[in-house]
Amino acid sequence: NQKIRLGIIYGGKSSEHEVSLRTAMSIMQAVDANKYEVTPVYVQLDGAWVTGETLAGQLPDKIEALRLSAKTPKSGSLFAMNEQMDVVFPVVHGPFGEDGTIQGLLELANIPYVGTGVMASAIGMDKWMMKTVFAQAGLPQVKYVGFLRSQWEKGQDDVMDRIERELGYPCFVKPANMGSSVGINKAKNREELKHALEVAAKFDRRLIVEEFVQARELEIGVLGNEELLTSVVGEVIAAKEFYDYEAKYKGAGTELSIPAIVPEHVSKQIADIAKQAFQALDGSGLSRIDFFWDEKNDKLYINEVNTMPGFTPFSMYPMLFQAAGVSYSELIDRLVQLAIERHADKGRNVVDAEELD
Ligand code: G1L
Repeated sequence: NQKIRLGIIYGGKSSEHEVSLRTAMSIMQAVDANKYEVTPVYVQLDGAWVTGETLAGQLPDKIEALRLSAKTPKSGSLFAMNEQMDVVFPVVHGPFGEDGTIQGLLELANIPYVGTGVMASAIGMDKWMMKTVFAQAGLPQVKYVGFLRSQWEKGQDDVMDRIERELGYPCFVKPANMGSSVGINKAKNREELKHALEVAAKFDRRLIVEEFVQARELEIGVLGNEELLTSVVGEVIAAKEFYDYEAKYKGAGTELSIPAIVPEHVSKQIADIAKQAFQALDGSGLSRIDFFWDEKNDKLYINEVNTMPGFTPFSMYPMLFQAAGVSYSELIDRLVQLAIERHADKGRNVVDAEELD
């Protein structure tokens, strides 16, 4: 009865460094010490990984030497991680984490990891690409326009004309590639639109603008790889003008209502669309799927898939599953199992056709 060696990667070169530390702490405190042996891996704010040895001394100057020198992974190095860990929990968010780069690293190291893979993580980080995938899957979403910073810089009036023609006011301007709500602004007229576009263009080379709908914000959790479990539906009630960075991460002025008080046909439809969205992205492990519900017209829109939702015991995703009967530590157990299952399933793939001969 061997313990599962669980690595937790936390910190990260991101504005959510502190959130990550708190989340990693919660996970470490929740896991059963009889079942798991935990190895912490800390990514400092400057991007440095504090576990692992660095190469030192004379660098090889012949091709053959290069081959020999790289034969044995040094214990403690990144690629020897698979000798020390059975599964990794990557609790690193934002650019350099949630965008699929950490997942790619873990793929290369051949270690099972919790959560979505490279592609789903990358799509989940890019609001524009995510909308493209939703559209292709035929999921209902608000109207939007996507364009590049270079287009904005070359023809400001063209971009604003198009937004006014296709969306009108008020609208939301967002950098496409941000986990949080930084750089997001609401515009009620052309002057505000110009300003909002200038701000958003500081954060990303890909930009999107969405039509504004008066709606309630509903969220649901999805758990699984191919067979999916959904949580209850929850509601985010924001006191501020919109769900901004302060409100989202400092908890200022927001309240969670779990379960959300909505008609059954709404929660049913949310669960159904959430699963379709998860599958359209080729999700694995978990995601929190966020919706807008225009109560007056009874219209539901998918807003986004969050492949790395807040994950302390008091965050929306774990609380949604708590309400569905899955405790925080049970959630961690299941996610670890799902990671191992997905890794095994990928391991079935033939990588070289010659293996078939
Ligand atoms: F590994 C999981 F399960 F996929 C995972 C990883 C990270 C779930 C949730 C998170 N969340 C975060 O990393 C964060 C929201 C704390 C950002 Cl730092």
